[in-house]
Amino acid sequence: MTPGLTVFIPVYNEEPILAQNAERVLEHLARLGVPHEVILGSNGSTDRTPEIGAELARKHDNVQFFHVPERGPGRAFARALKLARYDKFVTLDADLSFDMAFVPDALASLEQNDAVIGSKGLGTQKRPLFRIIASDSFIWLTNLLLHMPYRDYAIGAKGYRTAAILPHADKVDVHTFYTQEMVYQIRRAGGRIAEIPVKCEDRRPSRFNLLHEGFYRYGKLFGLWFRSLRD
Ligand SMILES: Nc1nc2c(ncn2[C@@H]2O[C@H](COP(=O)(O)OP(=O)(O)OP(=O)(O)O)[C@@H](O)[C@H]2O)c(=O)[nH]1
Ligand SMILES: [Mg+2]
Repeated sequence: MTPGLTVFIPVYNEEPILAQNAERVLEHLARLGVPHEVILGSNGSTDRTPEIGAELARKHDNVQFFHVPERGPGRAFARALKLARYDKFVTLDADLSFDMAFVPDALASLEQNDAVIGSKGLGTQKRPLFRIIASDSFIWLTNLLLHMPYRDYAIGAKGYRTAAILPHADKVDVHTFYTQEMVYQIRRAGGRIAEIPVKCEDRRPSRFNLLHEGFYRYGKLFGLWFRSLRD
């Protein structure tokens, strides 16, 4: 694959911030001095996100945009992976709640590693306490069941070598459980995974229904645990 950086941002009803934040990301990437592109993948958006995304793609040669009707960021992740032009694939959230320093840090780490986990636990986080506690309990159980040592499985602020995860694109969870699956599969294949601190400031209400998320992710985790017992 061509050396360079694909940044993937899943977007759901991001009309108020999408254009401005996409431009901010592009400006930041231009300063890194590596070939790059941004893929914006919307599912289920019911506001003007699809129009704004399409307009950004028209305006910039290095922006790809797609919209699919059904919700689920995992669906968008899989599709973006197949569209990616470059050998390094980094994920961000549309609200840019992560410090952009993560991008060059991830890029450097991916020279040696198959995946890099941007970790709020190792860095700093300004998020509502109940969300920190909910994430931490889930991370603790994930690590106990899957024998993994990491401290962050959120979808944003993760980096991968595109070639390491492309074979899994059609098998990943269509909703929010795909980071755990990717990390688990890379480890199982003997891949190298690094974890680096990330700064996160996220006070915006989540796009997800957190109660539904809770049940969903625990269900998926037990499913992966059962499968892991046979691996
Ligand atoms: N493509 C797509 N993107 C989505 C969907 N739901 C949310 N997103 C995007 O996923 C990103 C993360 O959404 P947030 O609401 O910030 O998630 P969060 O609850 O802060 O996430 P964590 O705290 O990391 O679990 C944002 O860029 C959203 O626009 C979806 O169904 N499809
Ligand atoms: Mg968020």
